[in-house]
Amino acid sequence: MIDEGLAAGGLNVQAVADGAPYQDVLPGCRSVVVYASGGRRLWERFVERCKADPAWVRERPHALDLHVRSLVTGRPGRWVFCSPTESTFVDFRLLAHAAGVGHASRLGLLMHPRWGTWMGIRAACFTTESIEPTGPLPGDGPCAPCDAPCIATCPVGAVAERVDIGRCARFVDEEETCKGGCLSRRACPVGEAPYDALEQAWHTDHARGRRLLAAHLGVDLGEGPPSGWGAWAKKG
Ligand code: B12
Ligand code: SF4
Ligand code: SF4
Repeated sequence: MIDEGLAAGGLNVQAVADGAPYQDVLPGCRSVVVYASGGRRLWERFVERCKADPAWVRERPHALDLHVRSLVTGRPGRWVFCSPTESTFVDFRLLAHAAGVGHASRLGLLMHPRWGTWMGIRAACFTTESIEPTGPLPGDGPCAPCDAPCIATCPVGAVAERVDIGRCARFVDEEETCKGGCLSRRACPVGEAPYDALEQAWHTDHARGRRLLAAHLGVDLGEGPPSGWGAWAKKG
């Protein structure tokens, strides 16, 4: 079932969910193949691409999402991307959980057995083909026996049995403390390849991440987007 080409590109977590709940996405849907990136590979391939062709960082809004789209181009099925530019909304944590990509965690993120929460869900392929579902995973996952440093680490007590996303979002908005990434996610012992500062910045604040990536690659951004990422995205 594993698409080795996509795995080599960084979509290295692949799993299948029953398609029955997704008739609104694809009438007659029988299976959904979920693609996620665990660890660093997708990001490293993306940075290599930006290095080879700086237009990727200079001119393309949501360039990592475009990169993912380009990886699957030409493959059959109805593709939906986990991206702000996608017009079809899918609750990807629920879908990936059903497919057995990982366990639910106290952080509210899906936790892969190997990559922990350092896993981005990137896309799903909805198909009328019948493929044996691979999930959900058995057992409670790593949170049950853990003494939860994620709870103690959050400076505003937003992590408990579930995350208080409103409290978290207000704090992230108003204070500098978590602008470089979620401290509780960093404190979690599960996962073997946490993002570095650059990848974290990209996933936390696209405009800042883009500036840092350009600086890292020595790319001159010129004047950049006219007024905010949104306006720039519409141009693209
Ligand atoms: C909107 C959004 C946000 C909003 C939060 C809004 C919210 N209410 O949660 C903001 C901008 C704050 C945000 C922040 C982050 N997000 Co976000 N976000 C999304 C997005 C686009 C939609 C989520 C959503 O609204 N779902 C629908 C509503 C109805 O769901 P809900 O009410 O929250 O929850 C329902 C179910 O989902 C379920 N449920 C709730 N929590 C969980 C957890 C699990 C594991 C499961 C199985 C089910 C489940 O219960 C609810 C009732 O049914 C998804 C991508 C996507 N399309 O799914 C990414 C997504 C969930 N985010 C992701 C990430 C990584 C983050 C950040 C870490 C980003 C960062 N800054 O580094 C933070 C972490 C915040 C946190 N601790 O949870 C990843 C999670 C990957 C993973 N391993 O699980 C996703 C899947 C994007 C991706 N490309 O992978 N996010
Ligand atoms: S620190 Fe422990 S309780 Fe918190 S998310 Fe990680 S495994 Fe779960
Ligand atoms: S981003 Fe900061 S405030 Fe939000 S859950 Fe993580 S540590 Fe807590």
